[in-house]
Amino acid sequence: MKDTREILTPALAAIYAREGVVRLPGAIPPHDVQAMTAALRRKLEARPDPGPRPSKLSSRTGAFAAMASSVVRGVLNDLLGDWEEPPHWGLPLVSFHTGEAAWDVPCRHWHMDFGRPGATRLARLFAVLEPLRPGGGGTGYVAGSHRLIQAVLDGADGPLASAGVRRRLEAQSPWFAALSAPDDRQDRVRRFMEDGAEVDGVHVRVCEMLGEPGDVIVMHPLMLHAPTPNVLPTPRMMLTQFVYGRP
Ligand SMILES: O=C(O)CCC(=O)C(=O)O
Repeated sequence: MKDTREILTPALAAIYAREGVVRLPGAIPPHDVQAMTAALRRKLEARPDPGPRPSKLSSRTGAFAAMASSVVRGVLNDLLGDWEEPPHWGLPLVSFHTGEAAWDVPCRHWHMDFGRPGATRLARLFAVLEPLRPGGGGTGYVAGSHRLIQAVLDGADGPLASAGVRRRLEAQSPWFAALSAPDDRQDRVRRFMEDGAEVDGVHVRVCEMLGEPGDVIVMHPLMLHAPTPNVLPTPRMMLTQFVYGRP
């Protein structure tokens, strides 16, 4: 049965509406986090050479079903009302040291995930399994970008894919153009994370997902986001999940 407590309080809902990302501290009980972390470590140890960004880690064994804690179910009730139970919970997102000498705001792979075609109501969740510190590979996102992207989609003649939306943002704003420019390497932390920009009345800035084991981060499905380097000796250990609202 679904938990009907209100998790997304008015204060948290306001952060989600404005920034497009909100963190729910301690949303998964510690013993479940420990069990899922141990299961993920076993999966990684079973690989001879996992590489810096191990791919094809699956949720199909059910090892991460405890991601669906009562708080997670509650926030989905608040966001989506009636929603589809995912067949498997918790796709692992792991990165070891990715090789860069210093952390910087990435210029590649900024994108949106619209989920399956035609889906209009969905939620994107990230569960933190191990401490997620600055420079540690937490997913990067452009806070506020979901509002600009909604406006682009509302004004478009027809459906747009992620790259098409990004190109429109880049045409609209030099700040977005510079964010994805491969030869733009100067002072990126200050320009993109500290200063940010004002675009059509929306303050945008790049952030890293950070948090403690057991935190769950809810990201708006229209959020512009990208993988970031991990320059710490500790692996980035997260789980992610799309959840679809019933039409
Ligand atoms: O943090 C990462 O590895 C990238 C996550 C991402 O882009 C995604 O899951 O869509």
